[in-house]
Amino acid sequence: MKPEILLLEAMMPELEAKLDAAYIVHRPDSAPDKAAFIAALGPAVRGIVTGGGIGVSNAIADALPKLEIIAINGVGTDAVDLSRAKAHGVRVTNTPDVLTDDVADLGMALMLAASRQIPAGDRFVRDGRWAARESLPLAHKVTGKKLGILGMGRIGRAIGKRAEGFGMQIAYTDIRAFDDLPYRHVANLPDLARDSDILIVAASGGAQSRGIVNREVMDALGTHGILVNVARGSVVDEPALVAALQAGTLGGAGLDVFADEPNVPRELLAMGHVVLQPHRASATVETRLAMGELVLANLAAHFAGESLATPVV
Ligand code: 8YV
Repeated sequence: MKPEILLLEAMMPELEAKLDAAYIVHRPDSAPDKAAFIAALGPAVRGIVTGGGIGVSNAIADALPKLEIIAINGVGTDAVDLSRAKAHGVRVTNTPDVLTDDVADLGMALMLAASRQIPAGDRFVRDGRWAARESLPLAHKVTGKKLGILGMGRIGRAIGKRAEGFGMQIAYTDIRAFDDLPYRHVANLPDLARDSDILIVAASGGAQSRGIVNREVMDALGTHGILVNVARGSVVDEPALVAALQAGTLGGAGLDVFADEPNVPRELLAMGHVVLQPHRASATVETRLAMGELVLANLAAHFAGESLATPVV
């Protein structure tokens, strides 16, 4: 008998085909009443596959008394209650490393897009304003600027490597300094922001980082400062961000993640100095395939009683 699993977020068709070959896959997205659909499955379900952003609510976990494993198709574990999983003997896996380069690449892309105002330039050409000999305000240089990185895990480090190529002056904050890094450690986030032209958020989400990019940090980054977030919306105080961008006390932003996805504050949609992405940092064919293969490997190992490829719990 194939194990039964619940697929909470769609994967690439070739990966879903592999899931279907090995498991009985239940897809609540196609059900009119998701909660009722999951409740009806009850003890049949032994595994969940989900995304890093959506995770698994405790209501869903509570409805599945025979749940054995949650395989996250992402690196972030903040949307899964790890203590609950531990207490219930539920294994949790994620997909580290394989998405590091893509997330760092998008961080750089958002920094460049916001600083060089690439979306505004694109609109300017498309709207015929270039042809009409209108002028577009000058943008801001990136090479040589001061970059602050919040969170020096795998992704923060990959951003640092790329920023070296842009001749940037790199500093970071994390809970501790890392001796193996050539960058300046700044213990305090507002101090880092004060001394940065661009601040890239690469810290994990969760209780420890909730709202730490607050008004004080944005004020410190200042009127010409740019905030880039490729981590989690929860790390940034979003109402404070909207207010700072509206008031012009913060220069601009490049955002891939938001507090209540897929809902983006209406005010941001109207702002020309903000570049928006729909939580897409790992969304390349190559990386989503590698992530999916890791999800499949973790599930296969679990159901074969072998050790997991990338366990979290
Ligand atoms: C993905 C993510 O978009 O890795 C994460 O934690 O949030 C992203 O890579 C997501 O997991 C896919 O849904």
